Amino acid sequence: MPTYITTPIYYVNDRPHIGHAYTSLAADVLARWRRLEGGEVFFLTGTDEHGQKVEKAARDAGMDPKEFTDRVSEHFRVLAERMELSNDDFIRTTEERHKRACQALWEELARRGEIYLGHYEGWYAVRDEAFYGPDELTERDGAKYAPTGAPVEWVREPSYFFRLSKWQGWLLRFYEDNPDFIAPQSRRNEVMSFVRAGLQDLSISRTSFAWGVPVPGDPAHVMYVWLDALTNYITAAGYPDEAAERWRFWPADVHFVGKDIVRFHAIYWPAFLQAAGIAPPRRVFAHGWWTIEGQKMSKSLGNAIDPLALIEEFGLDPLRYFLLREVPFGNDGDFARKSLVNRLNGELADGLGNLAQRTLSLIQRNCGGELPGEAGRSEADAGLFDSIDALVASVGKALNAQLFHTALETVFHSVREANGYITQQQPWALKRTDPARMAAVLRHLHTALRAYATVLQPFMPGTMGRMLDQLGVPSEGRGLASLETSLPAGTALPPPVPLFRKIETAA
Ligand code: ME8
Repeated sequence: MPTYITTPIYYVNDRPHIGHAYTSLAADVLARWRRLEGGEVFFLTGTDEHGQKVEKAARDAGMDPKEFTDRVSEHFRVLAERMELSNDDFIRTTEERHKRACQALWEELARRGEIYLGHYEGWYAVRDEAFYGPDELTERDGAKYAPTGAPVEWVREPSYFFRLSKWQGWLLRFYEDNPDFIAPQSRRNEVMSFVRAGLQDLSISRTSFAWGVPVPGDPAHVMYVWLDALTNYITAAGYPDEAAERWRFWPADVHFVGKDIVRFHAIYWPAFLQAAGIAPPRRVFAHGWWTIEGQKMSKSLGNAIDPLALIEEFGLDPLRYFLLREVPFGNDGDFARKSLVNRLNGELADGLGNLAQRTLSLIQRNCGGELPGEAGRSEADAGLFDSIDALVASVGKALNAQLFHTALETVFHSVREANGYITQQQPWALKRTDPARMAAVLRHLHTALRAYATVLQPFMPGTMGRMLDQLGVPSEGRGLASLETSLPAGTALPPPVPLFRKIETAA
């Protein structure tokens, strides 16, 4: 079955930071895993370029919005490249195909009587591009703020409305019937109680600025930026052309988002789609929030972390590993350099890297660089194989539930097991006393390393590719199914090169 995985499309009001890199990385790992399983995948990321917030950022930069969005969107495209994201497309909401899709969706909603013209009067936060009810606001020094801390302004203008209130009952049934639609569970409860409290019709057009998709037949209005933005997910699948080659990927399997935008994805989006007669997505996973060394990341504190600088300093794969290993996916987490260094040195360099280096150096030195043949398993090998034999199934189970940290814990638990095994079996000492057993132990370790490198490819594609090279695994046979075929005895292995560079720390 084809799989469709998305990231949010990011606002181009500012440069990308570690929070954006995080969501995209999670999506990339799942996309890569599904491909390793042999599945067909469509993985989408991109940029959200309309709305008042972007228009204001362009004005502040003294630039025309088109020129400004071209420039900032490019930073996100470069980030995707440097993160080695395997996205199949990069959508920009200023593209013609997207305007066409938005207008087609609008027309379909209008045709079905889901849109009416009225007046909007209420509180709007430009920073969140969201409307808030008076009961949600707090007041400080005479100014009013949304629960997110964003300042709100009173807006009164003619507006088109979407009949969201009408979909309340349907949404609640939809959540009940699809208990996996919103994850994690805590977010699901939050969304459900919000919907139960009652939904009002949603203002879906603005007249006070022009940077957006014009409403069909009434170009004094531009579409509300969230209607525009959410539509990107079907634009890229070819909408409104349901005969398009990519339409078979819809509905999306997982929309990865941060917890800040779960409402838009879990309430508005399925309601828009259902109202237009389009199948809603299968799942929305809302992950938690990163703080930096204990502080909120913010423009004013100037502490936003540039992922490119971290890649430069630590290397891409240690960063990819750290982000998904450090914090249970769904929870909030704190980014501390010290923890990154500890995990890189301890788990990657000393744990996995050292195991590979010791095993492969012994094969080089004691077996003439040739892979020993498969050997029978003795009782002493049982502990090692317990975790190896179950590895693909247990990592797959965790990843299909987006539990990235659990998947990594499973693999690194087994790596610790294998390090214990090598210490206990002492293959270096067996050379003189029992060379056949030495060969068997090294072969078993090779089997373990090959399994680790194979299942870790989605997390650390470059480094695990090099590890599989060193293990003599042909580049065309690295999918999960390849683990069922054993490598021939005598396969020539190149001299090993350390996989990870340790970071020196002041004692
Ligand atoms: O909301 N920790 O775009 P955006 C974790 N354009 N994740 C973070 C983060 C942090 N501190 N900061 C940002 C938008 N993110 C809309 C989306 S989708 C149809 C439209 C991540 O540029 C997280 O995924 O504000 C969050 O949801 C997203 O960036 C917000 O990106």
